[in-house]
Amino acid sequence: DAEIPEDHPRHDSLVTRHRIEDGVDRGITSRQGLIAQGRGEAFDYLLGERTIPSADDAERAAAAALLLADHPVLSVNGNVAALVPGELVELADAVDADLEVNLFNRTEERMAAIADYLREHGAEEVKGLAADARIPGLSHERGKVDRDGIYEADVVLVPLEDGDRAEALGEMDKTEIVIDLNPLSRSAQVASIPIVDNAVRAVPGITAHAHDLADADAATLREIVDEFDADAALAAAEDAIRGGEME
Ligand code: PTJ
Repeated sequence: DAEIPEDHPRHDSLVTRHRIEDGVDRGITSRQGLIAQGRGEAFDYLLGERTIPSADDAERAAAAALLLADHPVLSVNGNVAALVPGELVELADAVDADLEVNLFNRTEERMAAIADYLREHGAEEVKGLAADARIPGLSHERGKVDRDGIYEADVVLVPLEDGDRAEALGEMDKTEIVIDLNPLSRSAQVASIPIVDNAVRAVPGITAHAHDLADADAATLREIVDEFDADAALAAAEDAIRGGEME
């Protein structure tokens, strides 16, 4: 990160890129993850590389849902592990959630590398390696989860998910929080709480709201979740991308 001057106009974007490249070198991020990153960058550019107000509302609703949950799980893939490992551990601590490695392109090597990397960043327990349950409706490898993790979770945060899996998880009656810069992607469309923001800003954003809401009672948290309107949030994000006036 140190090689990129702070005053470079694309500083944040270049740092993010470097982390993904480094993730590939470490065996954490898949090569497809590079393509996903490029797609995300294009949407982020169109959003002005900022957290739009509707995304901030979504981050607050996500924090409230995670705090209300009996068993919240943060799903970790090769992209977010490379981008925000320490921030994921902080969020898990703030809302008392489990961290579970769950990969689209699952290999045992990458599972282990990501679990190690999260532990290096302070995680005590990392789930996903037991893989003793399956998400119904998905092929063998992609459906592997831990029974006492994602399988039994009531609220799951899935950053940068692919549409099929987001849909299959949604069908398991979980509250699904999705972080995806593309408001038209199937994962954003099927989420209970879609967050159209860069994972680099969204994960610490949810944590900040969780700290702010730490003393709120259940009724207040429930109201924040109930008042959140997923369709309106997606429409506002699409409008911001198209250069509209809503944001
Ligand atoms: O590590 P694995 O094996 O689980 O694989 C993870 C990827 C991301 C490669 C896999 O899930 C995949 O192929 O995803 P897609 O279908 O390319 O979708 C990625 C979505 O995430 C796209 O809609 C991108 O716009 C979006 N995206 C990419 N980078 C970010 C992002 N959204 C938020 N923050 C980002 N940094």
